[in-house]
Amino acid sequence: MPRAIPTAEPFRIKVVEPVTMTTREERVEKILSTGFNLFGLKSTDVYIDLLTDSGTSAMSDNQWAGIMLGDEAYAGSKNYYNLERAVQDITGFKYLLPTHQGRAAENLLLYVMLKEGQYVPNNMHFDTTKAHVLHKQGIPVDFVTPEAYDPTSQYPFKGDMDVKKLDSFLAEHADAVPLVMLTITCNSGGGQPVSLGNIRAVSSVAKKYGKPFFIDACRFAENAYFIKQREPGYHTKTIAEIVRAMFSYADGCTMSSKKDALVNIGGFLAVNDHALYQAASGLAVLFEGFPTYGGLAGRDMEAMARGLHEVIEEDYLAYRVGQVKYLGDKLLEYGVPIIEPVGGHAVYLDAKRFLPHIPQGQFPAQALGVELYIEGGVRGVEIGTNLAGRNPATGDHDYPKLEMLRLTIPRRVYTNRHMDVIAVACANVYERRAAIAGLEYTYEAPILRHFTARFKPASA
Ligand code: P70
Repeated sequence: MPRAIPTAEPFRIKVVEPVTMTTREERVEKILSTGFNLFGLKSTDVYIDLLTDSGTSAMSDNQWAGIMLGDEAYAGSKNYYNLERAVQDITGFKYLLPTHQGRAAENLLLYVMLKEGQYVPNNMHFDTTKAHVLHKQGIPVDFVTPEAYDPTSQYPFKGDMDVKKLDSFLAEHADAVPLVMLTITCNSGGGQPVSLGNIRAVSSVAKKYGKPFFIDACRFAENAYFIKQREPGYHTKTIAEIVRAMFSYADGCTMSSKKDALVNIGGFLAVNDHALYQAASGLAVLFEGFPTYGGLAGRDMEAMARGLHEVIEEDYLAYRVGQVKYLGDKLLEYGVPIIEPVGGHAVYLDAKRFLPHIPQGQFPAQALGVELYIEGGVRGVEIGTNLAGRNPATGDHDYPKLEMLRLTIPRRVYTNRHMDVIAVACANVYERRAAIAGLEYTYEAPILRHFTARFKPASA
């Protein structure tokens, strides 16, 4: 029997960026100097940087060639029209407003649509969306399916919205809901996909109450790949067809192009309604720039237009989602507890099961992040109690149901050898887990405390 030929990366490496190797002693010293905060490290002190998949992708030769074709006209740059065509082709939405990144698109949309005291339902709000809802004195509400909170449930679409909950919420509060949102994939829940059936159902509930429906589309292509793999009826469809189907149920989307548009900066708002487009472009002039550049250079828009086409190539997506799964499978082999099944852009270590002896108030996921850095020079990001902040009513930590260390994989940047290093480093930390202690604050900022917090080992 001939052996099955494995599939390797669908690209060759043309440019390399050397990274710094550090010793364990150096890493101990460096993390101590940050007060055990991974955000305080210099990138040059990190061997494998898994802080985020946002803006960290490697661009292709075609994208770099597009950079040279930047038309830096203030108004009407040709790159804007190329981007407009790409967004229209891929999403089907009519009107495009480029923005400097994803949160800026959220700002424009919510500025126009959301009034004080109104609710925004979402499967799970990502932090920036939540922050923009709160900034407009709105109230974010999360209706993700309950399986999302069970780290070992194998439910294939843990990003789905609980449509029954949405329906009964709208039945009661329809007057106080200006729009419904859905985050695809669901980042705060582990990078989990949303099924097309669920998108359709959310859209029809929104329609029933006359509410516009918007998609937070940061990882739309990874989501489409999961639909193709897991949802009956879609296996023979192309990714482009699935993507068009996903967006066809929505009135528009916000996008951080730093994820699934494979660029280092940029975002956009795309909508069907002309009046909404007009209102948002008025604000875009105030916050972003003229509506045909939105805070971006022409070259950035050209790279984005090209990235949007590359990201829906199936070979790319098979490699991308496959690499994340490769890491997840290795970790499972080593017995390391992770959120299952593995999501599209990251593997999330389950700190509650990893370090059950550390109470949630002593930041187990943060402690895990520190140990992983010391062990292998690998920088993850805490998605747990430190990030969640305090409950304004009680003053206590706003304990999240899931306490996680996210190992976020940049696109087209690391090889599977890097994944092997990460997995072994995690396994080593897991072996010595009983000796790991919790942390307590020595400094805590009043807002967005995770960026600047400083810690020391917990006393008890
Ligand atoms: C991430 C970054 C950004 C994001 C997102 C979703 C679903 C909107 C945005 C905002 C943020 C981050 C987190 C920790 C460390 C570094 C960076 N997500 N919606 O890594 O987009 O950043 O372009 O304004 O995930 O998950 P933008």
